[in-house]
Amino acid sequence: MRTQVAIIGGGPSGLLLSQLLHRKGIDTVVLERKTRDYVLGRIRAGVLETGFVDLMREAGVAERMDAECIIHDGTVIAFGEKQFRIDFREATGESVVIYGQTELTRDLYDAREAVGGKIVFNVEDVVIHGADTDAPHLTYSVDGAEKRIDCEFVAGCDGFHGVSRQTIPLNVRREYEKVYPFGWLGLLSDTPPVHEELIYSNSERGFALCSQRSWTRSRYYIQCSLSDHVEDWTDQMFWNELRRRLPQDVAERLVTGKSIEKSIAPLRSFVTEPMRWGRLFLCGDAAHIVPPTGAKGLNTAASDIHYLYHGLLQYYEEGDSEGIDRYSEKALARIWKAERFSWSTTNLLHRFPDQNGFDLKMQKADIDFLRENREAQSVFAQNYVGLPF
Ligand code: RFL
Ligand code: PHB
Repeated sequence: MRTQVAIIGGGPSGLLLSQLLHRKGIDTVVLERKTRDYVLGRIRAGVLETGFVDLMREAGVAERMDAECIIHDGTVIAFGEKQFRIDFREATGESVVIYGQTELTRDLYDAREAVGGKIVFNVEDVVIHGADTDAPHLTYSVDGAEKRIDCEFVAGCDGFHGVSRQTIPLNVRREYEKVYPFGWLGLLSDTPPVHEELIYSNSERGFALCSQRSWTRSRYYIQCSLSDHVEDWTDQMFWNELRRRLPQDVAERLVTGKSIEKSIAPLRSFVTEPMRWGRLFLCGDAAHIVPPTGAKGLNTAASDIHYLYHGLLQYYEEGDSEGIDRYSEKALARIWKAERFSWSTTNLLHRFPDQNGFDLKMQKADIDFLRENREAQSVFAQNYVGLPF
């Protein structure tokens, strides 16, 4: 098989790139390790920056999102019983969009399939060959049969545990990492959200987040220990713990119900540099991870796809390689700022096992400053709605 851009990974990054390039007549093949249903079963992001929404529109896949999404103009931060709101719209003129990663991935799969886009599921043993030459190729197997794709470029969109990043030699690659001493236990339920906007809560029992997918579907998270097992958390235990971590008036309004999904995610900050090696380009979680506190994971993937898409267009339409040559530099400049915001909101809102009295006073002073200072709120809002691409 031959294609122009071989894409490893059929998550949101890979599918969005494939759909954008298809609209410009550039041929792609997507290789996905799992099945479509498995990918759609992963409950992840829920908050989109307008930059992401614009890319979905450019890809021609925003119809359902535009009809069903919820616009949020601000968010609530709680510290113990004290609550305040940061008004994104007033501070930046922009909002964020609530639309689940599951839904937008489904829209992307539907769009690719509607035009006969090539997606190969259940691939195993993907190996990238000759990424540092002008003629790379991939080998992989499906149902035990060996396959090969020749291509002009490879997009590594295969997430944190993929093979693309590992293909870049160790003497070229530098990795930066911070692992946090806790995880997030998430619960999805068909219950009305406790509040019309998100509530990020720093309580003495640890962090909690009230999020949502629609007017009837809620997503809640609580900070948990890394040694916790999801099977040990009954729904009732989850709801009881969540209530204890919310201001009283919020806890009293909480509507509970049976969970649809529960899972634990560890928290990590991670960046690999460079994001390009020869004709291989890393995008999204394959290159960087943020702790979810700032809702930046999927949104940083979107800026990578923006830079790579425009770089490839410039190459194919104008014969100019400036965009792809500067891909890593442009993508990383924005990513490090999102890393900083995600790291700082994580530090601001969680209780750390080794936190002493002084550390807690610093955290409280930071939150007080944010509550009282409009410029500080504006800085938070600019980061939350997303820095320009
Ligand atoms: P994905 O989604 O991990 O997709 C990668 C795909 O590659 C496949 N794959 C392979 N395929 C072929 N060969 C191989 N060797 C392969 N290895 C892997 C995988 O099966 C998979 O289908 O990466 P992508 O596309 O870069 O998308 C990234 C996002 O999924 C991620 O950043 C976000 O979900 C992060 N995130 C959030 N981001 C936000 O912007 N806003 C949020 O509100 C938000 N909330 C979250 C989150 C992530 C969370 N977890 C569980 C980590 C909340 C949580 C709890
Ligand atoms: C979510 O709804 O899953 C979500 C929202 C905001 C975050 C992280 C996750 O910061």
